[in-house]
Amino acid sequence: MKSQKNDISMYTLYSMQRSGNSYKVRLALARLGIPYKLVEIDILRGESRTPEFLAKNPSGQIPLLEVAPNRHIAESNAILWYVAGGSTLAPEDRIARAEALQWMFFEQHSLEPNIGAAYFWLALIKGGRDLQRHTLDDWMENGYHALGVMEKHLAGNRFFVGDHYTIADIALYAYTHLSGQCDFDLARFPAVRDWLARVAAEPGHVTIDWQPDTVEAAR
Ligand SMILES: N[C@@H](CCC(=O)N[C@@H](CS)C(=O)NCC(=O)O)C(=O)O
Repeated sequence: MKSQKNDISMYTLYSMQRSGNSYKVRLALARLGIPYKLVEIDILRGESRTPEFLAKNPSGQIPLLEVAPNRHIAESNAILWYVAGGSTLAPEDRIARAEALQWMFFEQHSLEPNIGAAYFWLALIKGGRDLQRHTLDDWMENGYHALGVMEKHLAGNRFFVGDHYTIADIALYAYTHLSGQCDFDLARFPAVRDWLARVAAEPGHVTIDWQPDTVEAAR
């Protein structure tokens, strides 16, 4: 059995600056005031597929957080639960916790595979629009459907769970706030736009371009 001891002095986050999934973790750590070392991984140059990286995360993806010597947590939303545990960002009430999970699964099933994919191919990959012409329509249709579900909830609620900012908002904010960079038009979603502004006004908010002082290049 692996040691449960957590004797690292600081977390190490493997992240890519323009990755929405990585941004979720940077957003939560900044809000919580938790210091960490950032290792920039350029997935476009295969840096998440090296033998060294795959030894840390066999799925070859970022974000990845080292939480104890040689213990790494993958999956952005699992990392959010880990770092936010015990804070007001992570609901403890049984129903609220299940509601947060509900929205975070929704984010992974309905939002990220559509808006996240469109953002990746349209905003990050040169010539991506032509390469993905056949799937773009599906991403747009399904992405708009997801935004419609969010709009309905936000028409009567300030945040996704209870009446305050939680990791469910962080998870959903990341790709929703990038949607304008990949053809989505939020004109039809006033409640979503208001919520984006509310999240951006939260204390400790950082933008996707922000990074801590402790940045290292991938080894
Ligand atoms: N479900 C994962 C998705 C992670 C993911 O798709 N990461 C992308 C960057 S945003 C990646 O590392 N892609 C590189 C690859 O798959 O080779 C999460 O939420 O963390």
